[in-house]
Amino acid sequence: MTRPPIDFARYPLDQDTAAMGPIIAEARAQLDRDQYCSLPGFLTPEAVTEAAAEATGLMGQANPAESLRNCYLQRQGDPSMPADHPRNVLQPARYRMIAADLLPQTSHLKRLYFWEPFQHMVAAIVGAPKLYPNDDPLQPVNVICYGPGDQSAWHYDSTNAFTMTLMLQGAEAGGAFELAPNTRESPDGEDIPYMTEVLTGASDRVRTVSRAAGELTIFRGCNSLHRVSPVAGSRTRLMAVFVYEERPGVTGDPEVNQTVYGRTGTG
Ligand SMILES: O=C(O)CCC(=O)C(=O)O
Ligand SMILES: [Fe+2]
Repeated sequence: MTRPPIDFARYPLDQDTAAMGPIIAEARAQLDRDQYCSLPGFLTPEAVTEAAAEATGLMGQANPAESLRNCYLQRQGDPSMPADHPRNVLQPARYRMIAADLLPQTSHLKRLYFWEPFQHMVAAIVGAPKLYPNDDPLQPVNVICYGPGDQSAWHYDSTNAFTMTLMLQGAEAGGAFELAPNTRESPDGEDIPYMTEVLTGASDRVRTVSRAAGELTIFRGCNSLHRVSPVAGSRTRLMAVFVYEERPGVTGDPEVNQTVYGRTGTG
């Protein structure tokens, strides 16, 4: 497979590993400190434009999702909890998902995802011994499309220790990626007052993370509430999402796939 269109002048993943050492160390330190790290201008501008055009062409086949949900991605609250408990704060989410099987194997995004030097870089940043592609037909590489008025609700990502996104096209206005670092230490160690502040818009600890086109972002979405604010203007915000695993052979839950992609991917 040909090399993915990374800006190698800035990110010398094509050289011996020492060349990337300082960049990896800085990203790792930022991830530890802020719960996210950014690698701006990761893909070449031409590749970003091409990937955005490819996603735009696939948008008609993307699965629309629209629901009220709490930060655990549940559509129903818990009547046994107080009304203002995070479980009972339901917020609107609306966007469309382009599943991995719609993207050709030759797409820039898949070439990046399957390129081993890139996998090694991500593993070094997140502190994993080794990372493996996800084997689900739908989940490994997606593009989330946010049209006018679309947004995501404040949420935690599911079980994976980190989440990785690459901005293909920003919105004209809105569509900010907002993250509240460390709203929980673990699913059993939640800071409910902090979470409540975030969910009611009263927290001054929320960070707006810069997201220029071509920027790669790795974040601890499992322990830090985050959301995408409502998009304004006619340009669709296009965000690529990559899922790596810490062991080989991981596939998705068909029920989750049905919810996210409108199909199970199994037949
Ligand atoms: O679109 C974004 O910037 C964030 C997407 C997100 O929350 C996720 O992939 O978990
Ligand atoms: Fe997320």
